This record gives sequence, structure tokens and C-alpha cells, in this order.
Amino acid sequence: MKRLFAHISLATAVILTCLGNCYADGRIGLQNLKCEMLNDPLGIGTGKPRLSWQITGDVRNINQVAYQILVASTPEKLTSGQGDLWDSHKINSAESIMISYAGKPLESRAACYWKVRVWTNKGVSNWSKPALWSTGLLHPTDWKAKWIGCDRGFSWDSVSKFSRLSARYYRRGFSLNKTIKRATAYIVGLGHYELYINGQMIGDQVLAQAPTDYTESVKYNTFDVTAYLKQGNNAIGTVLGNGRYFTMRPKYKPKKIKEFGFPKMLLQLEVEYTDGTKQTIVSDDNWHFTADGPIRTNNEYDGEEYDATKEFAGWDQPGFNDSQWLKAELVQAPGGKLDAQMNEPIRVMDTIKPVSINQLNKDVWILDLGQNMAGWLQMRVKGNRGDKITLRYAETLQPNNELYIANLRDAKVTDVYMLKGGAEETWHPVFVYHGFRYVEISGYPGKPELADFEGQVVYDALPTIGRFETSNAIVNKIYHNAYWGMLSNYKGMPVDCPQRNERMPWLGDRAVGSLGESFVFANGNFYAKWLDDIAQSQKPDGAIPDVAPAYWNYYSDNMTWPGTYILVADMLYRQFADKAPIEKHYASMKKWMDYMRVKYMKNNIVTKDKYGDWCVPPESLELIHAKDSSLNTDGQLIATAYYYHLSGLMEKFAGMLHKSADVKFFAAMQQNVGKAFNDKYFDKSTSKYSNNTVTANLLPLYFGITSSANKQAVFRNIVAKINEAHDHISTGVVGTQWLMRGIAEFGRPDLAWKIASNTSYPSWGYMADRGATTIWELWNGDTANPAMNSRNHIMLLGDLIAWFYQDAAGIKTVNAGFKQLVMEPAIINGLNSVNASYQTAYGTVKSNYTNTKSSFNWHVTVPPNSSALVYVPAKYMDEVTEGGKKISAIKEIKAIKMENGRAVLSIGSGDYDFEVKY
Ligand code: RAM
Repeated sequence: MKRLFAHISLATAVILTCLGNCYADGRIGLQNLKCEMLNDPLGIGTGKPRLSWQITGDVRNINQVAYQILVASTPEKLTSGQGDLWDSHKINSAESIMISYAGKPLESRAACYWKVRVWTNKGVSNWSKPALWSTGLLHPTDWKAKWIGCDRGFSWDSVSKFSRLSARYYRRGFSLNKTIKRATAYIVGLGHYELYINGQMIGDQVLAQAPTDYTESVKYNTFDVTAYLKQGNNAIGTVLGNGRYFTMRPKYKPKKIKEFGFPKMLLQLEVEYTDGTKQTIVSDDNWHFTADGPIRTNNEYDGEEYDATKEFAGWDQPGFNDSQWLKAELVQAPGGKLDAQMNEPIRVMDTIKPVSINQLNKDVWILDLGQNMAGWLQMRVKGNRGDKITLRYAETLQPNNELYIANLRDAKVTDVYMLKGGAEETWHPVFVYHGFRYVEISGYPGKPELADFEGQVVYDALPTIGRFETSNAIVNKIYHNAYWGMLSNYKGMPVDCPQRNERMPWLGDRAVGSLGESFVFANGNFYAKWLDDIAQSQKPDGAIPDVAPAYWNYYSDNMTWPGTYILVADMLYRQFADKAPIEKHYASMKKWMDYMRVKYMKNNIVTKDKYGDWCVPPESLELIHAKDSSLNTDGQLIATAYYYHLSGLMEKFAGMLHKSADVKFFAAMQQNVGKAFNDKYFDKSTSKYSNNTVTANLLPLYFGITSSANKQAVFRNIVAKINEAHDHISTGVVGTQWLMRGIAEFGRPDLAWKIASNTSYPSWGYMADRGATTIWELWNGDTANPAMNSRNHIMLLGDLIAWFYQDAAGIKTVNAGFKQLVMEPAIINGLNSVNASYQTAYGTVKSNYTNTKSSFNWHVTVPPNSSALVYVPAKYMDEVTEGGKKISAIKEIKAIKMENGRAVLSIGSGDYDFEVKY
């Protein structure tokens, strides 16, 4: 929500920068003040936000012992040390993240300026730089605005299968007759909106707003627009696009697509004058609109058409004559509760320069961006009025260099731009995006040059917080591909793919992938929002769908896809110390577990599954799904193993929430299910589960269903099975979620590394070797049938990225949020170096090592107010040096013990250089 603060009024900004940061004793500083994991958010939806800060300092072993938070209603009060909203006074505590606000109750529209200072064992900080947040409209009665829209199409629109609807432009002029102190705009624009005031676009968000089931929850955005308004005449305008509200495929029976209706909006502009009075401009039937503007159609699957000859200059400025426009109509509210959007907006996060442009025939050119991505192409062009350029997008080319579009199914992925003529024009679509590497350009006047085009990469504004690089080029390429796959599929919700006629938030794809992603992107708020989407999609009987928001109706009742609800809540707690999702969703999770148990459990076996181990490498290369039953794993086995595992998490959650009866219940459940599982699927004579697939053995082993006595034998079967496949992968979406960690944990990190660095089929490296720049939906994406064959999916990553960070780099959290780390990098022949860093809530962790024949060198960084147990590979404690000195000579490092060829040391924050000479 940084965008919001691009618009802080000038006076405030000046005061903020004047409050510089200096350290009380020159050592201990503070940075990155966050409210609800966001930088200076405006219009938050809670009166009890959680605050976090990071401590800096150039000495080792810094630990916070106390803090004081001041929250003031004005910057001036904060400067003078008056916490009129909250003065926590000195609180003795080591906690520096997720501290709940405990000051005066906050009403709607409260501006809260805050700062913090800390006492540590190494000195006291000065006050931090100030930060701020404001509350949004917390009560339904705060909304005076009316929903406006137009519940019909126009002659040029069509509501058939391939829906076409032009964008709607709304505007009104108004006058402000006093000196403005502050102005705030609250807006909902369904499905997408752009907001303009006096000719300027507000904010840098794109594809706003967050997609939800609009009958359940409608997110509003808040902007400080003080700087855009003036005393006298003003104008405000919005453009409304379809997004998921006016669906891409209405009346499309097979998938039972949810339809919401025609675009609509709700807008409230609140202006405060310096004399203390207020004026509010709201959406109502005083606005005018037209649907006959330049955006002729916008459909996420099919593309956007823009006719620049239909632009109306000055429509978003005062004085525009809108007498030809229609009167805005009052319409029904969409039904959902109005909630503040608390996850980051989507933005243009990166740009790509294309690498080549080739002429296909007289009028047709193929542009190659060199990277499969999601977003759009921005184009520069000069030509005659009415010239028409058509852009079509694809992920790959056919052998004859034409676009390969068979795998896009019926998505038309076509943008059209009609020139106004004369001067140079620059254009990109605004209400659609595409998943592509190649663009076919036809109708371009003159010769298109590379410099005329730019790929704009569009995804949720989640900071990149992880970096991972190894000595192995193919693994680095896989990481690159995973990175691009992840960001491509963040679209206000995690979608499966960005290109074909699907782009749906499938739960199963992110069950464990979300954990890997959390090492790469700060996705805490993003996934917290998704859990709300999932909760809102729950049926009264407890059923959770496979797709949420449930734009496609898939209530198929299985454990593996809906179970993501529980796995992601656990991830948010472990990675970001965010306990709120567990508190908020516990009851619905339990309801779903009960629903599945009552409806489908027979003799402690869950008898219902839908997807099996989705997308294993099939027996023949053109197949999407294996038909050979020896490759597939029994669905009931998978469902029962997941029930066992999820019961364990529910037991843990129940414990956190002090629900002792539930703790007992889920513990007993696990026992019963585990026993039934072993009785049914385990063959004592061979130590094999079921048909002995890797997945059938791995799930019980990794989840702890297998008894200790049998673990090694089961593991040997897994290894034998992998060896049989020439050390290649044989698992699908489900097995791969536990594979890398499972193999490594039971003592074969080398085998995990082999699987990770393979380049022959099937492997992630095979995809990379075949020129993939993202991850494919299928191991055999290059040969399989195009009916379900995206080249930008991330479900097959399984736990690979989590394994990279947790095991290859050795960056693991013990408890919630990396307050205590375990750093134990896997030492693997052939893996000569790893450079990894990860920004936890406390600050940056680093693990950079090189492992050669003669020495192991490891640079470790632990951020202040956290600590780590580090496992240095060594034969004796005395072999280990840090900064050239023996460990025993360094006071701050505690030698704990020798364990399995590792010297276990306890360290506090700071930078360390460990070395072991061989
Ligand atoms: C397809 C997609 C998606 C997967 C579902 C089950 O539509 O591949 O990623 O989750 O199937």
C-alpha cells in the first residue's frame, strides 16, 4: 500500500523527513516500521493493528529487552512526544514483531502517527523515524455513497460465451469552496477500476481491485488525494472494467461459472477543510457516464480493444461538457461485506526489453521477449487515424515460427489498438493481462523496431525477500524459472496459470508451494487474504471447494486441494508469525475436517479423493495423465494420509488456542487414522505401502504414520523406486510436495540434489534445458496434448524451493517467524557453493558457503533480536574457526555439542565467518 503514501500531503511529508534518525549511543538503530506487515498503510480495516520493527546495529548478539511505542493523532504531537492515542511506556519484552496496538479505541478515519524506541542488551536506540497508518471506514454506516452502474449492455456489447463489454466512464464535476486540509477517497470499482482526479490518475495500482466472491466480500481502497484537489472547480472520473465481475465466459455451462453482473462502483470522497468543516462527494445519480469510449471491450481471456479515435479529451477535468453522457443509474449493491483491502495492490513490477523481432510475412511480425511472463506489451507507434494494430500473445512458437496457441484453449488473447493519428502514441491495455513470451504484431504502420516495445510485468506488489544462487547453472536456471512462475501467477489471488481460458485460484497448486514462495516473496498478506476467500467459499455444511474464490464451481470433496486452507495458515504462522489466520479460521477448518470425516470416513479411512497424485510423469509422452495404474497412487491412501497430517496441524492449532478438548480429539484422530492406514496399506513382509509408488511410501513416512521400526525399510523402498527411475522424479503434484525434504531428511540429500539438478526427462532441469523460462504444468509439457498444458504453472515445484532455502541453504525457523533459526546446510558432493539471503521479520539472514576439497567456508548473518543454532560440518569442535580464531576463544559463540559430523554452535545476531580446513 505504498502507493497510498505517495500522496501524503506536502506538509506532512516535510514534518516526516525533518524527524531524522540518530542513534542514542551510535550503535542501535531502528528501521522498517510496519503496520499489519505493510509500510504506512492507509485505510486499514482494523482498530487493533499489529506493529513490527527491525533493530539495526553493528555489534553482535543484540537482543531487545524493552520497547516503548508512541502513537499520536498528529505528526506535531508525535514530534513533541505526546502519544495521545497510545503511550505504551516502557514495556519489558523481547518481542519486536506483531505487537498489537493497545491504545485508545480507534474510530473510522483515525490518522495514527507512530514511532518506537528500544532498549537492548547492547544499548538504547533513539526514537525511530515516524511511520503512520490510518483506519478506513470501519462501520457500514460510514458509507454515504450509493452504488452506481448500468445493468445492461449496449448495441456493441455481447453477453454470449465470449463476452464483450466496453469499459464504462463515470464522471462528475464539483466545487470546493474553502481551503483544503485533507482529502481521502474510498473506492470500490467492480470488477476493475481506474480513478482520476483533475486529469491525473490516482495511485500506481493496476488491475485494481482485489478479486473476491463479491457476494461475500467487497474490498475498498483508500487514497490520500489531498494533493490532487484545489479550491474551486474539480472533476473526478472513474473507468470501470470487467475483471471477474462481468465474467469472461458467461453462460458457459460445463464449468458452471459464477456470474455477478455488470460493472458498478461505490465512491466516497471526503474533504476536510482547514476550518474543521467537511464536504463529502459520493457516487450517486448526479454522476454521468458513457460506455461509448475508447475501451471497446476488455476480457481477461480474450484481450482488450482500444479505439483511440473515441477518446474524449478532458473528460476527467472540470469544465468538460458531459451533457451527451447518460445519467448514472443507482443499482443494487453486490451483496458482499465492505472490507478494507489489506493485501498489496497489483502494479507494474518490472519491465522487459524484447530480444528479437522477426518478420513472418508482409504485415506480420513476431516479437520475442526472451522470458515467459504475465502482464502486457506497451507499444509506441506513429501512424494515421484509424490504423489498426492487432497483438496476439503466446508462450511458444510453432516450428514455422508462427504463434503456438493450441494450449490456450479458447482464450483469444488478442489486443487491438486503433490509432488516433498524428503524433507518436503509446499504449498498453489496462483491464486485461496476458501470459506470454511471444507477441504477433500485425497492422503496425511502418517497420516495428525492438525499441518500440516493452514487456510490462504485472503482479501483486510483494517485495522480493529471498535470493538463492548455487554453483550449479541448471539449478540456478530452475530457480529463475520458479521465480518467474511465482510472480506470473500472483493476481490478487494465486492463479494456476496466466494464459489460457482458466487462470483460476486452484487450492491444491499452492498447498506447499506457498511455503517455498514465502522464501522468495513477502506474501503474508496475500495469502491471508486468500484464506478469507477460502473461508467465504465454504458451504453451510462445511464443504470447501477446490477453487476459491469459487469462480468455477468445484466442490468435489477431497483432502488434498481444500486441505491447503490448513497448510497455508500454518505457513503464515511459521514464516511470518501471523497467528491471526489460525484464530480467525480455526472454526471453519474444524468444520471442514468434521464434514469430511462424517461424510467420507469409513473405519478411519477417508474414502473420497478427486485428483490422485495429479500429473505424474505418464507412461507415454503425449499423455496428460498416466493410465498405467502402477504409476498412480491410490486416492484413498492419499486422502487418508492427508487427513492424518492435517489432524496433526489441527491439534497444534487447538493447542495454540487453548482448546484442550480439541487437542485430545485430534490427537486421538491421528492415532486411529494412522493405525487404520498401516493396517490397510502397509505390507509387513516387504515394508511397502500399497502399490509401492514413491508417493504411497513417502506420505506415511514423512507424515509420521510409519512406525519408527519400519522407517528405514520404507525409506529404502523409496530410494529403490527412485533408483529404478534412474534417479528421476516419478511423483505428481501431491508426492512432490514432500519429496525433496523427505529424501533429504531421511539421509539422502545427495539424491534430492540429483533430482533437483537432473536435466533429462522428467525433471525441472529438463524443462529448463528445453528452453523453458518458467515451470511447466506437466513434466512432459513439450510433448503432451495441448488440452491441459500450460507453460507457466508452479504446482510441480512441490517443496523444491522450500528445500532450497531450508536445506540447501540451511535457513529454517524453529518457532514462529524466525526468532530462532536452525542453520544446517546440507553438505552435498557436487554442490560447491550456495549464496542465499532471506529477509525475515527481524532483518536479513544470510547463508553463503563454499565447500571445496580443502575447506568449508561459511558466511552467516543473523539479524538483531534473533538467534541461531548453526551446524558446521566438522569432525571436532576444535577444527572450527570463526574469523580466523578458534571457537573456544570467542566469547559470544557457545559450543553446544558435536552431532552427526557437525559442530553445533549457538550464536546471536551479527556476521560470522566460519571455516573448517579439511
Ligand atoms: C487444472 C490445472 C490446475 C489444477 C486442476 C486440478 O485445471 O492444472 O492447476 O489444480 O486442474
